[in-house]
Formats: sequence, C-alpha cells, structure tokens
Amino acid sequence: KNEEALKNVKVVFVIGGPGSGKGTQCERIVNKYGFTHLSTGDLLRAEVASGSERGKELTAIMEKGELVPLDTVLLLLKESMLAKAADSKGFLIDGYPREMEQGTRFENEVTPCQFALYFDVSDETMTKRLLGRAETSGRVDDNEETIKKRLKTFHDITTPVVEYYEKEGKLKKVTAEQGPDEVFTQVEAIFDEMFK
Ligand code: B4P
Repeated sequence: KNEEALKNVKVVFVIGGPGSGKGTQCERIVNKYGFTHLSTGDLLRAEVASGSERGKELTAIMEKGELVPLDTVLLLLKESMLAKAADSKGFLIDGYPREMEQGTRFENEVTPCQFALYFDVSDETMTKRLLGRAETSGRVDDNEETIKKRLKTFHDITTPVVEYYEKEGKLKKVTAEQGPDEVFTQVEAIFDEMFK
C-alpha cells in the first residue's frame, strides 16, 4: 500500500559534490516551482540530533566523510516521502543517489526519476565554499580534513552515478562555479523546459 502512494509522484534527483550548491539551489527551486525538498544530509542530521543510538553511528560515519549505509538512507527517505506525498506536486531529492545502488534501488522500489540535476564544480571552489560555511555551520564534517575525504568519496563513488544518468540520457548538467543567481538562471532553463 505504501509503495502505491509513491508510484506516481514526480522525482528529480539532485547530485553534486560537497559544497556544489545543491541545498542553496533547491531552496530557490522550491520557491519558484513548488516542489518538496528532501535533503538526505538534512534527514541524517535530524536523526543525529534526535539523540538516538542510530544517530551516534551516523555521526561517526559523517565525520569520516564516508557514506551512510544504503538501507538507512533509503528508509529515512521513503518515510518522509510518504509523510508528504498527499500534498506534494513532486520531490527534489537532494544528495541522492550517491552510489549506483542507491539509484537502482530507489527507481525499482519507489519510482523512476524524471531526470538527475547535476551541479558540476571544481574541487577548489567546493573546498572554498565549505571552509566558508565552516565558520558558522557547526557541522562535524565542515573541516579541512573531512572535506578532502568527502571530495574523494564523491569522485570515487558518485561519479559513476553521474556517468550512468548521462548514458541514460537523463542527466541535466549545470555549471555551478558562479554565484547563486547565475547558477539559478541555468536551473530555471531546465525546469521551464522539463515542466512547461
Ligand atoms: P550533505 O548534507 O548532502 O552535504 P553536502 O554534500 O556538503 O551538500 P550541502 O547541500 O550541505 O552543501 P551546498 O552545496 O548546498 O551530506 C553530508 C554527509 O551526509 C555526507 O558526507 C554523507 O556522509 C551523508 N550523506 C548524505 N546523503 C547521503 C546518501 N544519499 N547516502 C549516504 N550518505 C549520505 O552548499 C555549501 C556552501 O556553499 C553553503 O555555505 C552555501 O551557502 C555555499 N554556496 C552554495 N552555492 C554557492 C554559489 N553558487 N556561490 C557561492 N557560494 C555558494
């Protein structure tokens, strides 16, 4: 029954390295196009903040810049989608899929994505942004050492996901080096085209 409720929802995956601007752009997409934003990073941090036993394990993984186990992420994601499905016109799934199996499992068990939005940025720019955010974020993973590991995880494990959706003809790439306004102009062109 649960699966039924999610079968016809529209889903856009949002992929990009750490600090590529996913969260920032998703906020703007929600304001203009009315999608429901679900960030797997935010869901995991909420789980940590709840103080649960599972949360403690998650902190240790995130501090190392590694990926949280697939089943944990997928379960959190499905739960929040179900809670919001009734009044959602579509979901922006931010920070997911980060590994091949996350994509295939989701598309088999929930629904295929409309497309994957990819924010392409240099390591140098991502590092600069994250170090900037580190001054105020209080996040366990916004420090130089963890940022290096997050970038490595991205290149080793997430790049094949990007290549997969490109091959499928479902990748929409945005060059995200410039400021939020310039990046959003590219995002708008994609959403206007896809959902006109
Ligand atoms: P996330 O929360 O997804 O963190 P992130 O990749 O750093 O992206 P975030 O959204 O925070 O940053 P953004 O680019 O928007 O993941 C954290 C950790 O959670 C992962 O390392 C992993 O351990 C775990 N995790 C999450 N999802 C998982 C999954 N699916 N499977 C397994 N594990 C998972 O912004 C960064 C900064 O840049 C901000 O300060 C922003 O203001 C600034 N900025 C953005 N755009 C800009 C622009 N155009 N110009 C200048 N600054 C900009």
